Amino acid sequence: MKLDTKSLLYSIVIVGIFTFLCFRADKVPVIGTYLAGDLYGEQTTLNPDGEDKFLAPIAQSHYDSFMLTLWITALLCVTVGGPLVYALFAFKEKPGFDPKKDKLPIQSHGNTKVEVGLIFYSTILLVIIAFLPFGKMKIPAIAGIPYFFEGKTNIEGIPKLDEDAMEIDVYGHQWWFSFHYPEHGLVTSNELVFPINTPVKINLHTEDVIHSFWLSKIAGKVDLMPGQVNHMWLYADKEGNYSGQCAEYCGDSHAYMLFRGHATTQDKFDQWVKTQLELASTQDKEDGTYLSFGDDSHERKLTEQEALGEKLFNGKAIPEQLEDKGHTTNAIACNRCHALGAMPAPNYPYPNLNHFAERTTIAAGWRNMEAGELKTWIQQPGKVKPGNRMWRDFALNYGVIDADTTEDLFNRKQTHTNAHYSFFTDEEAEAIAAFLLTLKHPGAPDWGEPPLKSSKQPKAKEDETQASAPAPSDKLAQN
Ligand code: HEC
Ligand SMILES: [Cu+2]
Repeated sequence: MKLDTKSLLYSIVIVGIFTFLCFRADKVPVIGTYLAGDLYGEQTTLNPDGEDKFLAPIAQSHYDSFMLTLWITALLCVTVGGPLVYALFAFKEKPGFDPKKDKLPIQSHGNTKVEVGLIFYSTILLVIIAFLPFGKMKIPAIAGIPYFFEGKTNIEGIPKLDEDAMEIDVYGHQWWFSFHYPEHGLVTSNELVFPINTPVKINLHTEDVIHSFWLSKIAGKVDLMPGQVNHMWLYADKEGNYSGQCAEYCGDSHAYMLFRGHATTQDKFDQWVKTQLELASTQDKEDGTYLSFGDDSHERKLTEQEALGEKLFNGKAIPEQLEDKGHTTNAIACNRCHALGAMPAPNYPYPNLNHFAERTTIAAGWRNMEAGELKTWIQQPGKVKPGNRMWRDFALNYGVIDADTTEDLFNRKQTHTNAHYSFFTDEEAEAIAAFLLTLKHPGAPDWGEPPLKSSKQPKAKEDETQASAPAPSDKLAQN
């Protein structure tokens, strides 16, 4: 058989482009613009983060396995796809071919030698994927799996995560996360603070449906299953502010069920724990309302606006909008669900708002911590997160939506009976937001700017540290 050079050239070009795209689609104009944000942005497995010593070992071992598999599948693509594309060009019907007169090529089916050869070939590739130490961590996939789930490894130079680990219980709720630190007697929500250079064992619980915990640059994802506790491990060796996400569809607001991970130094972590345990409380005195944390040493008088917010928050006042409609009790008093001054149970069904203003985001990592965002959340949480439990409870209490028909919630035209109905006047919502923003212990560590730069966050500032983060290939090249 004579090799058809033109067909060979075509197949090299087509398979070449395809293979190149698998590795470097981000470098291609237009495609890259769409992909780069997702491939190398804040929520990615392709850019495990950390200092050079260990990086984020779990995320890095996953990245290594991924790259090994990608190389091998690229090889498969070339060796199988190449001949296929060649055959398409070389053996297509020639111009002037007449099926009545001209002879058809021999019609055949099956080729035992090729088939056995392919089975043998794929088996070798699978063995390579399972056993080859590859990439930076050099953990073969077969050892990487127990490492991911149990934190154990015999490989020298790789940190054993199951020794001296700190434990954190994660509770998934529709549609937010709560974090419990059993050693410290501390419960917080939506922003996970953990020390660097310390293995962290994550115990995963859910209070309702299946969720999935995914702090993509640090570790892979594991599901939160009803009726069982799953485990995974985090290890970071670099301070950072990371983006996490529920990665298992869990209902209306699943896409907005995010969280933040703050990897921080042991000192800052200890400082955070110490201040978190000093709970916020308010006290009415003759000359006004005071906010304190723990004992009276951090006491501060609230401004008039903040004091109004405190009243509304703690159910000491009825919102005007409701008063106008003849309501005499305040069934949406925030402290019904978000108590200040007490540490809730680990699986408490509402986010703990103690020290709320120390966080960088609101609505489970979905919006930035800003007065304007807070105001919108307080007035119309259903607009920010469709179907969320806070909004549904508000609405149920006042009969403004049917709790079972959430379908049109997000887009209905504004009337007084739908999801865009606001329970608070602008002034009241601003006052509550102002009060919430005082919930910041003066001694608490600062997490800096949140790494929000998704197109969905038009108000967020560009984060330069993200832009200059090395791409995975550069990182590999450094080693
Ligand atoms: C029926 C219980 C309930 C009441 C009453 C309630 N909330 Fe909530 N709140 C929730 C739930 C549930 C969430 C979690 C929503 C989500 O993210 O899906 C939440 C979330 C929040 C958050 C975001 C927390 C975070 O970490 O992202 C803020 C802020 C908040 N509520 C403020 C208020 C204020 C202010 C009031 C009073 C006007 C209030 N809540 C009344 C149940 C309640
Ligand atoms: Cu989810």
